[in-house]
Amino acid sequence: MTVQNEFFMTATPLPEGVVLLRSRTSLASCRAAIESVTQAAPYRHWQIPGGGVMSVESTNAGDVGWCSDRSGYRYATLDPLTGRAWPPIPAAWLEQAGRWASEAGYADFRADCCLVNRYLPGARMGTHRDADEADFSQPIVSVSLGLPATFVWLGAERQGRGVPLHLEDGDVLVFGGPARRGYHRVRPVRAGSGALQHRINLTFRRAR
Ligand code: MD6
Ligand code: FE
Repeated sequence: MTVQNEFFMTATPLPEGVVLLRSRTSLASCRAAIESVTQAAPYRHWQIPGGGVMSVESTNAGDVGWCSDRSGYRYATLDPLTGRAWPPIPAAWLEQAGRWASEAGYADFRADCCLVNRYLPGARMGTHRDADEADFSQPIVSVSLGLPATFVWLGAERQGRGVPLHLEDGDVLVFGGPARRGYHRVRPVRAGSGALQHRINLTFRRAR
């Protein structure tokens, strides 16, 4: 699998364990399911341990949801905002996430958490790695919807320029194997020229 490198416009191989599946879905086809999830569990800006809040707005679907507050990150069975269970992962999403994981070489992936992040123009995701899950042999399936964004793959080291990946509406990124705990970030999302002014990222995980 190769990708266009933004600096040299040459085909650069993706890091081992990262699979990019282009144009598998769209914001338009996910919109109704997103509405049903966010009606039950509204978007909120999580507080982060150092103080302050994340620039993205988040919610979850599934048996557990990824949560953050002043004391740290965790997966929780109840939404701390509503006090209720998270809404279920829409059946079509669960099926698609399993299918995309298989396509990327991970059979039998069944998500128990879908973290939904909404980026308005200017919102970004700082350098992190996803390491709060129980079993790192399970991949993460990440779906980009709406406005494009530049996802930067850093890998084993937090520092460095990294590999920029341009993600558009409907692109699916699967992280597994040697890439599962790699560092990554998302550059600030730029305003679009049309009416659509946000990006949504769905990440399907097996948290427990
Ligand atoms: C995003 N994604 O694309 C943020 N994490 O908005 C992530 O942080 C991410 O895409 C783990 C695996 C895949 C991802
Ligand atoms: Fe991540």
